[in-house]
Amino acid sequence: MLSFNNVTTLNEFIIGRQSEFPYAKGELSRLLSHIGIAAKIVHREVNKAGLVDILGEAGQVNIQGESQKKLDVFADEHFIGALKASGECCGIASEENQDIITFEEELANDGKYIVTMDPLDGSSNIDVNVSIGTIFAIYRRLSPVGHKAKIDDFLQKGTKQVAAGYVIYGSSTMMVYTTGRGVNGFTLDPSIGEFCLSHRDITTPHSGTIYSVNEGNYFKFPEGVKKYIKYCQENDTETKRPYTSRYIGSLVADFHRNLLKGGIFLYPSTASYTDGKLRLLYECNPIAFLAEQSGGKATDGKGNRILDIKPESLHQRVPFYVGSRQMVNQAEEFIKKYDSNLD
Ligand code: P6P
Repeated sequence: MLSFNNVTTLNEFIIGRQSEFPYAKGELSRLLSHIGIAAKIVHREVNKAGLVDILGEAGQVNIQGESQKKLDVFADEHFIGALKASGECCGIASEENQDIITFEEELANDGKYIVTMDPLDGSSNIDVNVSIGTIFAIYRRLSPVGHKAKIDDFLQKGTKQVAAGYVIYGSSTMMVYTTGRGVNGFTLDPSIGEFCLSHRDITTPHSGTIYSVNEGNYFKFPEGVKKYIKYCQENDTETKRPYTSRYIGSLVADFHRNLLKGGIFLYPSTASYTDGKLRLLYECNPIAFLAEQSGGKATDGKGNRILDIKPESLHQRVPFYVGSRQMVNQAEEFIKKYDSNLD
């Protein structure tokens, strides 16, 4: 492993691991490095958001019908710019854009990869200084190199992800990613402007005592989910219940905590979101890839592995149960027992 002064930077790590990809010629490494550059730019704006006119509404509404924050638009523009500049990405599906983003430039259309991303997830937390995040996934294109990306490039199962990760803009800024050989975390050292390896080979606990769900939706949940939540709240010293309820309302922050400490995150179907709220392409698939690579599990609550779901549309939503394997299995048992009609 390359390092300097016992510090391994993101780029050193990427290059060091490149040898694990026999056919790689550095394209994926270059793409990941450019994502790191965009993350540093967004970090800079997020960290001074209270001081400059970057908070508040952008006066636009995105495809989700959600009002766009100025930082949403800023992050979207900078990640698109960085991915295009890498010359390795021929197209992007972004939470902030209705259709896929393709490029006129020949260099970009020679790119072998496409990226799905939520450039700034957790927007409702931006103006109140709560952790937010960027989520990304990288796939090999299916369409011929040298042409514009096509919609089918983006409607691949999560099992086809070449890499996936997130950036969490919190008490520190971290980038956590996988290329299918484990999960590693890098903490940004602003004094040198580098992401430095801080969490090597992250393994999530097999079980835990944290459950993360928006209990404000309780009465809209399927019966099995209600029963599981009550199970989490019952007293049982042997299984350390009641568990601890932790919910920030920012997927990256909630997942990151549970990844390190053990726990389960649930966004079930509700009366308002009959297919769940979270999007398959750029929220659930990348997080599911990370969960499985660290020893956890991710399903739709009905026994379907998130990564096996064939996407039908860019912004498709899916119920999401992710985290410690034993806890996801237990939640599914409750759903199976009380919600047989969900099949
Ligand atoms: P709710 C943020 O808007 C987000 O997409 C995820 O980051 C988060 O987990 C979820 O929505 C929160 O949704 O309905 O609980 O506010």
